Amino acid sequence: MERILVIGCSGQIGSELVLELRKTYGNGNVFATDIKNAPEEIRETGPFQILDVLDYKNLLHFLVRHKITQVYNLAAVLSGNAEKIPLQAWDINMRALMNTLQAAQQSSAKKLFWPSSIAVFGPTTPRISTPQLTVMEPNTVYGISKLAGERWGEYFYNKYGVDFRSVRYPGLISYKTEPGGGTTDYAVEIFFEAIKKNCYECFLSEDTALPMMFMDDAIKNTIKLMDADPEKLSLRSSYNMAGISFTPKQLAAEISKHQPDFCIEYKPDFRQAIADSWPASIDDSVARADWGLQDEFDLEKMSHHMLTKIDEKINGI
Ligand code: AKB
Repeated sequence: MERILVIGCSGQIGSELVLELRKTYGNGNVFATDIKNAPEEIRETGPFQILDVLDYKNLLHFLVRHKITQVYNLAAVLSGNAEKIPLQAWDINMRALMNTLQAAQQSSAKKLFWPSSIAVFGPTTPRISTPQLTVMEPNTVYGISKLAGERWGEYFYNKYGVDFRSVRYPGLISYKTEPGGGTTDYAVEIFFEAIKKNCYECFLSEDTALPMMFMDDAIKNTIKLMDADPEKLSLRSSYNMAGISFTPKQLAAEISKHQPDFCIEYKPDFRQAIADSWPASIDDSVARADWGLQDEFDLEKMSHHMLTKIDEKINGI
């Protein structure tokens, strides 16, 4: 029987992942933790506890006491925020990972999911259809920490048998919990502002293409990777995950199909340089071949879904 710990359950991914895992593994077997309080739905459907992943002794104690077999460690400072507090962000991102890797090695929680990101690529990487194996010279604190993390994950797999699994998430688009401090956040904010004000001021320029994925697809694929036969996994660093690539201008045009008067203004800030260093599109054929990565939401379907759900949430319709 699997007993699963999700670290960072109150964030954009965690708040949806916990509920999905509970459907499959049973409410009582999915332990949600964070350094801050969790959304009501998480607290009410199963175990929730405040836990600081930077506190190694407590983490190890938790894994042993609850006989945890799998860990999803989602704690991270995202790209935009990390540029404001570089050393602190490096410390948090790396210590959070190293603690879970070591705790996995020293307990029965041998299976570990840790999210990497398209941020592992940099300005010298081929920008279109970025291959799985290519030049990787990230120039952001977040990207450097993600690339180092992938290397450490693979190292712990080879050296200590920790069953490390990871994907390089593109920007994730969701309506339940908003992201915080990322470069791809515009693609979530735009929907909330469209519903609230029918207008949006975008912090990236109109032609900045980036890979994105709707949260339902991201969650489904994350769990699929964790359930995959280990024999089928040719990579123990992190798998490319492409999703859909579009620019702010293309996204605004899609929103305008539903809200013809929708207006958008472009005022690029410091996050423009981060976006310019990332791929515009990704090749995820290795993940498709190894463990069956599949996605369902294209730009049209995702936009329709986001507008409908956010309208319901804000206006109660
Ligand atoms: C960010 O923008 O920092 C994240 C990411 C792509 O990893 N959404």
